[in-house]
Amino acid sequence: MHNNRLYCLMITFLILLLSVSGFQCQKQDNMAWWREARFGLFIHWGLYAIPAGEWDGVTSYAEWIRTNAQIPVDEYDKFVDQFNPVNYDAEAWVRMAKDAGMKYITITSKHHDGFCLFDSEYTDYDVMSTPFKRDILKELADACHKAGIKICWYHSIMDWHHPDYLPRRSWETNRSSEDADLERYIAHMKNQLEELVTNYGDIGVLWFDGEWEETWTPELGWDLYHYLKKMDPDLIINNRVGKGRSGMAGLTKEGEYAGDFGTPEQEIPATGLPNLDWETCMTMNDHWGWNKIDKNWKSTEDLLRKLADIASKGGNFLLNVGPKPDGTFPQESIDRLAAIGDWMDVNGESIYGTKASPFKYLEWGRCTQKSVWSGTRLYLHVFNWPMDGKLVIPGIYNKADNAHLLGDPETALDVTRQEDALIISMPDAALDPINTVVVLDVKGKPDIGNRPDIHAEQNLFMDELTVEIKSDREDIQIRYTTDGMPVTAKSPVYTAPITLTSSVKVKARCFRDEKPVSGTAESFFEKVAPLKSIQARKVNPGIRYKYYHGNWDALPNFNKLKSEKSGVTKSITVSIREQVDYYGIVFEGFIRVPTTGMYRFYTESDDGSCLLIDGRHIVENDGIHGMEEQGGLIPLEAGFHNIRVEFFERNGGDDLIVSLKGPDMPKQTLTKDMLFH
Ligand code: FHN
Repeated sequence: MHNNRLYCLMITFLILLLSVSGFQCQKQDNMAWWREARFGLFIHWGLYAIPAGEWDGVTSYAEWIRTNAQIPVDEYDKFVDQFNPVNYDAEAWVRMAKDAGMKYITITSKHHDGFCLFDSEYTDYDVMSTPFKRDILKELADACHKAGIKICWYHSIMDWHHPDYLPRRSWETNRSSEDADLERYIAHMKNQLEELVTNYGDIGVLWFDGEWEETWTPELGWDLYHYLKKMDPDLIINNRVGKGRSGMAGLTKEGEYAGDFGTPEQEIPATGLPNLDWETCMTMNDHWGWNKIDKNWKSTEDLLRKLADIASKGGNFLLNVGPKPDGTFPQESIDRLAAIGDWMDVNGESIYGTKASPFKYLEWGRCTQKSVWSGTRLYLHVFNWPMDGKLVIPGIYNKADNAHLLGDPETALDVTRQEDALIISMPDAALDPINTVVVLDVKGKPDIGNRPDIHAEQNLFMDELTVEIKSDREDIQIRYTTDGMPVTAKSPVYTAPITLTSSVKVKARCFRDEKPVSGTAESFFEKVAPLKSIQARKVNPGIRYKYYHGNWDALPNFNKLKSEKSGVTKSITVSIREQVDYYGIVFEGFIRVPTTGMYRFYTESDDGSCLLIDGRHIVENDGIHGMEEQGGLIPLEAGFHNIRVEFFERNGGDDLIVSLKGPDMPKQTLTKDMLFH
């Protein structure tokens, strides 16, 4: 009897283990094609292609033309009768993408203007109401499936056309919002998303956008994410489905936010982001939608090196084309796609399915890597060909197996070691002046002389601070000093976290067989005294504000401006504004902190903001940007302290969230019981 029960328990445990691991595999599996692909085509197309960026003599517009040129909806809708892309050829589009080495296409099913490029049962504001009367997305999806590349949809949450979407544009005073029902709009959007996910075959990604307005919330984002995942568990969804995007930098903020990958826009993260899924989207010129006068095209060299840079940091590259109203790609886009394809034909292996570089920096180019049966294959993207014919790979401790040019695998290159560097003897001339890829196979996992990481929760502390020192390298000892002296083979070996009780510069270095095998890392940790609290005599709930009108591209000196109005508000909120664009607010008063300790303040704002405590600048978050968050640390004595928050909004989305994290206080928005005047 006893054995039977044990047997049953073991079987149950095994079934449970397999089901959990199966779920984890499924989550990992559905991203597998996307991580392999690394390179896709973005397409912004719609009614806005017809004006081609021009309105009332201004020629700088594109897909935002209806809002930026303040075109009344009835006027804009006249484009519906003009949309007739007679030269649209989905197969030709797909062929150009595939020939460029792209593995997926993400096209605007609906941009902010609300016009749908597909035949939707839920609206007449779609391509079937135009003279064209063909389902553009159906033709493109069929061509993608036939060509073996993934079709993906860009879908805007923000909708400037649907009567139930809120908020209205600030200038659209003639479009009543009285009967608008946002819940009804969300139901409509979900119905259209079901059409897009179920009527067009296998869909790779749903790429949301337009999530920044205050009516869209993290909760709505999670609800939409789960709604879609239930419809298709393999669907990949970006982090703009919710509110997790940290502005144009695009990566997901600290905390739990919906979305499977980060979305930097028009920028590439400064450093590698290994083990993080993210995709940089970028235009070839300065506009997403077609603009007939924009000739500021990025060179093929620039685009190819961006592709290598992004892959070397572990990301995907979504490169945009804005087709013309007749359905053709701009010739400049065609030419660049073809040239990129020529390079990818020879070097695609150094992009597809690769992982981030193990090096922090290489002065001559970039590196991507793949695991191979013998160890690691390093793809060395050489932008600057060594004049002396010697390519120096610094700080690598692996044994080299072999090396060759990816474009000339038959010719072995000589590899020698010079201290901590490998030296590859190169041919006189580069195979490709933009980026010649050298393959270097090494034994084992990358063993690179990266400095150890010295880590603590923060660099300021009041009583004591725990410092950890880490390295992911095998078979090394970390040695360190806390007196600012150089780290030598006689310095203490790091075996456990260090507790600091005074200001200290920590230095650390990796050693192997008593020899240094990395540079020296150093970090300074400062012990600070808390700012004394203010003896506020008589305080009242709420914080004072002053409200201003103006058109700025950075925080102005509000002290020199005349305010439009002033008063007291319970919390720090933009809702006291009288218009959604071209305004500024200064909040000033006291904040009461419950205990003495280290406090981290944050502002998340669109556009710029800053925060001062007792006259000290703690948070700098200035400039024109989407919702971006910045933080700053300060030691405070329990009690009242002066707080001042400055904020400005130029145009587009606007919001300001001020939050705080402190001793035994999780990160939270400032509450009204903290604010006084
Ligand atoms: O407002 C859109 C813009 O039109 C374009 O679609 C880009 C591309 O991702 N996204 C938004 C701006 O962040």
